[in-house]
Amino acid sequence: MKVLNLKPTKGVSRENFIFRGIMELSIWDLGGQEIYMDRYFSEKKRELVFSDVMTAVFMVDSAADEPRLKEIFDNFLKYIFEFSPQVEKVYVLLNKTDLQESKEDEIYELLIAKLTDDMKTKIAFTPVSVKEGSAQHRLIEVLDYKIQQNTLALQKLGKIRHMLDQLKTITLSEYFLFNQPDGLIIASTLGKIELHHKLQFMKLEIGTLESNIYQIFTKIMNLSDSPLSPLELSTVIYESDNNYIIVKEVSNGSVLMIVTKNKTIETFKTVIDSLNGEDFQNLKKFLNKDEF
Ligand SMILES: Nc1nc2c(ncn2[C@@H]2O[C@H](COP(=O)(O)OP(=O)(O)OP(=O)(O)O)[C@@H](O)[C@H]2O)c(=O)[nH]1
Ligand SMILES: [Mg+2]
Repeated sequence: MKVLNLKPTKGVSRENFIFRGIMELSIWDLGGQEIYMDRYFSEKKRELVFSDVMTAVFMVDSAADEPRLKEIFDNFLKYIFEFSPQVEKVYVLLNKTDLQESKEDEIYELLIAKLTDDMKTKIAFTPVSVKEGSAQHRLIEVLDYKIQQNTLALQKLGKIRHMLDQLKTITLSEYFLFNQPDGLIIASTLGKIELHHKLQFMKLEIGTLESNIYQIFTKIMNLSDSPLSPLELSTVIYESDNNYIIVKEVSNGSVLMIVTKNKTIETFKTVIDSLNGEDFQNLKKFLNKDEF
């Protein structure tokens, strides 16, 4: 993600996103400039903006002097709990701790001042840095906690895990399913594993090689008078001394990585068979299904 020189958010910016491929998010990013705040805090707008919130995050620039910060924060809390009483916790991210001039301790003291004890239990403060990635990790942590409370997402996850386990039983290989948009793991046959980097390489694109292959393929098809159809890169096979690693796109948004237990041709064959079999088709169908 590009972090430097982001453009200021104008008004309220809305975006939809499927987190880890299983939980649909509708994200409302409220711009921090005064003219926008005055608008969405106004009597006319506040109910619309602060209603139906599932997760509330308040991000502070700990390196900036914002004379109205406390007032803004108190209003934020007030309207969140007034219009979204279902919100259990407000997550406050004290951002830019990478900067020398960051005063996250001072800001924490300022924000927590004069709050009731009850209100204090409803706020979780975390010093973070978007630049260093800790802010992103904190958000992932918060959203993972939300998955645990989301029946639909958990059901979906349960089904996916079951399908991966079935594939594992047949092929004796480990399966890892990744969500391309956020690079996060959806499920795996090794249970919960955390990989703290984005898996951009999961996008299967090999520009030049592909056009060469297509030219040769076209020639071969013409020579043999066979029908020609577009080529699509769908599977990549790597090998180590002892394993095959097979990467295959399952749906537009997800990629399956398979690590075989050994390197026998028998194992390879069962994995390839399984990718053409019913269990894989079911997984594909399930992931392509728009259930939301
Ligand atoms: N050093 C440092 N700079 C950051 C960090 N996070 C954001 N920035 C920079 O601060 C500037 C503002 O970041 P934004 O994300 O646009 O801030 P914002 O709070 O969304 O601002 P509004 O959209 O106006 O509400 C950008 O130039 C970012 O590159 C951080 O953790 N450390
Ligand atoms: Mg912004």
